[in-house]
Amino acid sequence: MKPAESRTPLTFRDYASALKPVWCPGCGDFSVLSAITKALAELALRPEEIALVSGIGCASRIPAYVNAYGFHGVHGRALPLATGLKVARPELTVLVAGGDGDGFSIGGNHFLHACRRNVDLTYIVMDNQVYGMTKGQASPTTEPDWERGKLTPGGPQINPFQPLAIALASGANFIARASSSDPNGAARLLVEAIRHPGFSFVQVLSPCVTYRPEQREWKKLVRPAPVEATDEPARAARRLMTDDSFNIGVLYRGHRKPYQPAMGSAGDNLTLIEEEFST
Ligand SMILES: Cc1ncc(C[n+]2csc(CCOP(=O)(O)OP(=O)(O)O)c2C)c(N)n1
Ligand code: SF4
Repeated sequence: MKPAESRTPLTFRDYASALKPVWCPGCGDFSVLSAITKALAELALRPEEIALVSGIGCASRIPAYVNAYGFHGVHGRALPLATGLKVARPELTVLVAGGDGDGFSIGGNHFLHACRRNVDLTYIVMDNQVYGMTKGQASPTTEPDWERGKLTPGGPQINPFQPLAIALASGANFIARASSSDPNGAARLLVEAIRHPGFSFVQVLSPCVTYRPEQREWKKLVRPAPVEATDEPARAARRLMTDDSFNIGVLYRGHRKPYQPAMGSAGDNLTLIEEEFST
């Protein structure tokens, strides 16, 4: 394979698949898709060098819209799948994408352990604080007082999951927040996240205009974080104490060595793999 610099450069359009997204008009996920394709173009990765893995949900449709290897898997199981792929094929750039329900509810346990394991993956969560695909149930990041008729009378009444704090406490090596209202800024953050070794977590505030139309206001609330990123977990934790969830930028860049176990003796030789499993 030619080194990246000697190949014909691709533009972000080359990373869009032939499929037209079926998201609702105005959904934040359109901008996240655009940010991902811009980041891939900036990194000059070939489509065959990239794999995008997801679970189930509106956000999880994203692999279908990107011209790269893609796997649209089972609800909440994108991270273990991507972990296996990266360990077996370390030369691939593996991105994982999905929603807050997929990643923090049914997939919450995998999120903790993916941060802890620190395999070189980039996990992009399009957070709209709701289950969009299944018509608007409260998710782990929904505010306690968000009422929605008979579905959530009185609101969930429980404290929301704090994705950045949990990523930090669990050992993620790069933690950032982006906004779908600024796709170019999100693309820059994604470039950094993908380049950073180990497990990178990027929460993207991405409104669900259908079930949470009030989230259209997010674009007025987001602003660059008032402080630079840190490599000290304690300092990052203190910053999160005063975070109102609208600070955009890199919070934490760690120095943990990525986990990349040696492959089993069988490697990719099918006969040897069969022999290993037959004993
Ligand atoms: C095992 C299983 N449980 C439940 C569902 C139903 N389901 C599909 S998507 C989804 C939630 C999606 O919400 P989120 O991940 O926040 O993504 P969004 O649609 O908001 O982008 C649920 C509960 C499922 N497909 N599989
Ligand atoms: S239901 Fe919400 S999250 Fe799903 S496509 Fe529509 S706006 Fe986007």
